[in-house]
Amino acid sequence: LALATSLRHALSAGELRLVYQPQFALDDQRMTGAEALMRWHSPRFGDVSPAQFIPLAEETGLILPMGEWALHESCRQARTWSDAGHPLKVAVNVSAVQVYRDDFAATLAAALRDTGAKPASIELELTESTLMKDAARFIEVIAYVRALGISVAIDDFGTGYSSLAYLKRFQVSKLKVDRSFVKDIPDDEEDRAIAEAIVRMGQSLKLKVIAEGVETPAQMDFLAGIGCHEVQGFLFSRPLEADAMTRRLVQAR
Ligand code: G
Ligand code: G
Ligand code: MN
Ligand code: NA
Repeated sequence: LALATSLRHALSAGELRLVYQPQFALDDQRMTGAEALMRWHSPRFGDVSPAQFIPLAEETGLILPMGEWALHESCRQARTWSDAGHPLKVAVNVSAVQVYRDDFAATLAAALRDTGAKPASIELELTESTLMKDAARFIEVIAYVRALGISVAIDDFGTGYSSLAYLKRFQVSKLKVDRSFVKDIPDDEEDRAIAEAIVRMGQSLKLKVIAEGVETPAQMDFLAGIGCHEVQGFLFSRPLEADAMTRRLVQAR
């Protein structure tokens, strides 16, 4: 309860920020984008994990202003990097609570308009469980998002039960293999099989596949071997503060 009270003021008090975790292509190691991840430093509770405050924000409805802020801030940052001569696609996590609101489309359009971010520089990460809440409505929302020129990735992929038929109808661009399947690669035979099945599914449907939570060279080698396109994880980079990401982009030129 006390945490919820503090969270209520976090946004207006400037206690929230975004960090950016790079994503890389496995074939040529180039940085293909970065996932924006919310961080909260509370004067009372210190650094609170998103695993704790995101569910709380969803329960209390605070995810709406917080999510709108994250979207706006990601767009602003994408525009800043683009203007500085190092364009980067920024992937923004969007909660089911946001996606199924009638005003979501307007919120998204406003973020682009207000910041001047190129739609192609923004990707939305929507979880498979969000997708399954109301697949028919989800298809409509995604169609609108795609019409704006924004791409969509399905986060935590493999943890739900979305059918191939649905995936074909959703205009998504990317599947994100859930970290739980990457963790025990290459030792766990079932996890290897699941990762391979997801990559093959992506290839058949002409979707990019990215693996998250890649921590070891052995995991990377296995993923490269099965044709996984992209990777994200501590092996390559932890999430970076915006200024550290800017330095990294400048160096990479
Ligand atoms: O960054 P970290 O691994 O600690 O994030 C934990 C969880 O919080 C992840 O599931 C991640 O998707 C989620 N998360 C992080 N930032 C955001 C955000 O801006 N919006 C939403 N909805 N979820 C986020
Ligand atoms: O659920 P989502 O995919 O949005 O969550 C991303 C979260 O995963 C981030 O909070 C990030 O800090 C975390 N993460 C990123 N790379 C790794 C990794 O290699 N290992 C582990 N354990 N967590 C990671
Ligand atoms: Mn994510
Ligand atoms: Na994920």
